[in-house]
Amino acid sequence: MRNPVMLSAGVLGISHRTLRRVYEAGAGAVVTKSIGAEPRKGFKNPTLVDLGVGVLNAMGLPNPGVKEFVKEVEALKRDGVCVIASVYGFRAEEYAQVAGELCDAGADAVELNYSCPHVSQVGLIGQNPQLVAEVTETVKHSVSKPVYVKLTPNVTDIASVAKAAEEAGADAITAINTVRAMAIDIEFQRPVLSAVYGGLSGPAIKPIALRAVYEIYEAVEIPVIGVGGITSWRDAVEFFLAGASAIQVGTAVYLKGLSIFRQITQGLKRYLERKGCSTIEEIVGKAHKHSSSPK
Ligand code: RRO
Repeated sequence: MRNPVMLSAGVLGISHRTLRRVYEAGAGAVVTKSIGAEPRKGFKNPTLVDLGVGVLNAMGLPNPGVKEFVKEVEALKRDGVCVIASVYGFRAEEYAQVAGELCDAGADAVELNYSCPHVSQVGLIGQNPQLVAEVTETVKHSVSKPVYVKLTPNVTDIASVAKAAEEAGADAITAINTVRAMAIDIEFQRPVLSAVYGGLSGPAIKPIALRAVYEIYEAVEIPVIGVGGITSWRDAVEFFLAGASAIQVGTAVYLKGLSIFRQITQGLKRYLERKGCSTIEEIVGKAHKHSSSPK
């Protein structure tokens, strides 16, 4: 990667044209929308609500299916884009099949989505360390590209789930997916989202994501990719200090536009210069050395 600031899964991630625009805007890599074995329409509207403090979504995994999506990955690779394919499934073999096809199409890595908070079969995998290990191991046996595991914050002990993924062979942990949440319309007196529950992203979840990255960094040796509510270079610095080796930006693209990637990379560069550092690695996990919190 040319820099450690990626586009997160789920935002502008369904066509090679939008993903290429994000890369041209300065992202170090782009993560696709989660792709499954078969096409999927997703949930009925309303599927998205801007709550001011964050954005609530229940898209329901809409995607064209792997057979169609391999063309998008091939086009991205022809244009020299660093692309990470987000993958979901309902069984371990399905994850392995989709991951394999996207790697064959040229994806540089895969990110296994175990963490959609409102498609229960997918979200439940991330809540069960044994299932996380089983799916991760199956995918690792069938692809030779790096395998990232994206975790849900909707668990009691995210570090133990990360540990299970590491032991099963994961190459990196991405934390976190959205936080299970809801909104109610007081005039219609019913939930706003057609799916009732959704996933909260954006500034409201940043402290939760940061805490998750901090805990995971203490539990595993593999790299952690921080994601959740990052909207400025200052937020990004916090994640590196908590232990992230790279970060992802999603909702901030909706809030601030594509210029967010250069704002963050340039802000990071100036911060490193001010602190007398020549590489980002020099600040990864640095907040831990000053921690007096009980382990
Ligand atoms: O498509 C979605 O509704 C969705 C997914 Br797959 C996910 O992983 N996280 C999220 O907030 N929404």
